[in-house]
Amino acid sequence: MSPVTEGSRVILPGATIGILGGGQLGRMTGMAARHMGYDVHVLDPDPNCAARAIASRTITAPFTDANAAAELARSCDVVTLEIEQISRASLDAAAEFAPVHPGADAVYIIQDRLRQKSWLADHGFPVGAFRAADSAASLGAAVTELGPSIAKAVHGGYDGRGQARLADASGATDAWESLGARPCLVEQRIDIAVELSALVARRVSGEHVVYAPSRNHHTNGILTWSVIPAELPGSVVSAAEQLAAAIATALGMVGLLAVEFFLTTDGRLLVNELAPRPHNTYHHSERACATSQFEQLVRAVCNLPLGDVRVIAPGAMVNLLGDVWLHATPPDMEFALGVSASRLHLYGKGEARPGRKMGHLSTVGDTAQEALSRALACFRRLSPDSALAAGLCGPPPMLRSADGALLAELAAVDRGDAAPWRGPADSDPDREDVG
Ligand code: AIR
Repeated sequence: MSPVTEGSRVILPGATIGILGGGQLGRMTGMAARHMGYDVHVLDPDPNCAARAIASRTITAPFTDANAAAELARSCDVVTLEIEQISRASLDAAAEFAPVHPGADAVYIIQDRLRQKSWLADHGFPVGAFRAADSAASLGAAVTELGPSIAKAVHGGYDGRGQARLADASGATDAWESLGARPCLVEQRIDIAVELSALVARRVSGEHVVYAPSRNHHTNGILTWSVIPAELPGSVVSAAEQLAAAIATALGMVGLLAVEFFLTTDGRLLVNELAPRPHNTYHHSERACATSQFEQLVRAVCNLPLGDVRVIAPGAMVNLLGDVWLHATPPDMEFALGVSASRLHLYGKGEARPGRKMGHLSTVGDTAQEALSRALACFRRLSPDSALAAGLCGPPPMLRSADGALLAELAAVDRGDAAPWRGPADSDPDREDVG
C-alpha cells in the first residue's frame, strides 16, 4: 500500500513530518516533534520564517505553489499545516505523495470565512446572524439589516487583520475599500460576556480527546491573554466541549481543531471561528496540561495514542506583540522573569511590527486567578510603557468583567439552585438567507 492511501498507518519516531507553514505554530509543533525523535521539514514563503531554526529542510515558496507542496510531501512521511491559507491545489498535490492531516476537504471549508460560517449554520451549530457581501452596496444592505456589524475579508487576514467595524450603513464604502474591495462576511455585533475556546484532537480512527475550555481576552481583534481552566459553570464547559467534538467529527478532522466561542450576555453559547491547527489560546497547554497541544498534533497526525489532556496546573499566557519592541524603553526581560513560575517564549522573528505576534509569556499557579495574575504582572514588568500594560492593571480582568451577574446565574444552575441552563441557542432564523 502506498503511503498516500495508507492514512491510518502509524508513523513512528525517526520519520519526517512536513509542515505547511513555518511561523510560530510550526516552530512550536516542530520542537515537540523533534523532542519525540521526528525530523521536521517546513514550507513557508519567508526564508527566515520562525520554524527555520528547528527544521532540517525549509522550502521557500508561496502557499499557492502546488509543486513546492508536492516537493515537501515527497521527502516526508506525513504532512500537516500550521496556517489554514494553504491553497486546495497545494493540499491535493501534497496528498499525492504523503498523507495530509487535516485533509483538504476540512481545510477547504475552514479557510473561507463565509464557507465556514455557512457550513456551521447548515449543520445546525449555533452561530450569530451573518450575511455575505460582494460590493459596497451589499455590505451597506447587510449592515442595514443586521445593525452594528463586523465585516471580515473572506480570505486571508488573521489576528485582527482584514476586519472593519461598522456602526451603520454609512460606513460601508470606507469599510469595503479598507478591506481591499474583496468579498466579505458580515457578522452582527454580539454582546459578549465571556470569550472561550475548546480544542479537540482527533485520530484517523475517529478517537478524539477534548481539552478543557480556555478563557480568553482579545484587544482590537488580537488575543491578549488566555487562562485554563476557564472557571466557568460546568453546564457551559460541557456544552463547549460537546459542540467542539461534534464539529470535529462532522468535519472529519484529523489533527487539531480549535473552536472559539462567545458566551453572550443573554446566556447563549455561539461558535465564533474554527482553526484546523494549534491555537494561540492553548499555548498555556505546554505548562498546564499533561500533553501540550503541539505534542498532541504530532501524536494525532502520526496516528499514535492521543495524550492525556487533563489540566495538571492552572496556567495562563499573555501575548508579546511587536508593539512591545517599539516603545522608547526596551522590554525588560530580566525584571519580568523575576515573576514566580514565569517562562518566556520568543519565536525568533526578525522584524517587530505593531500587532505581530513575536512571543508570549506563560505562568502556572495554584489557581487560574493566580496563574493569570502572574502572567499579567510579568507582562507589566516586561513592558511598563505599553497602553496594554496600563489596561491590564488592577485585579485580573476575569474577575472584574461586567458578566458577574450572568456567571452567578450560571453557577446557581450548577449548584442546582436554578433551572438548567438552556444550552446552545436554537438556530438563528436569519442565517437561512445566507448564500
Ligand atoms: N498563525 C496562523 N494563523 C493564525 C496565526 N497567528 C501563525 C502561524 C503563521 C504565523 O502566525 O504560525 O505561520 C505567521 O505570523 P507572521 O507574524 O509572520 O504573520
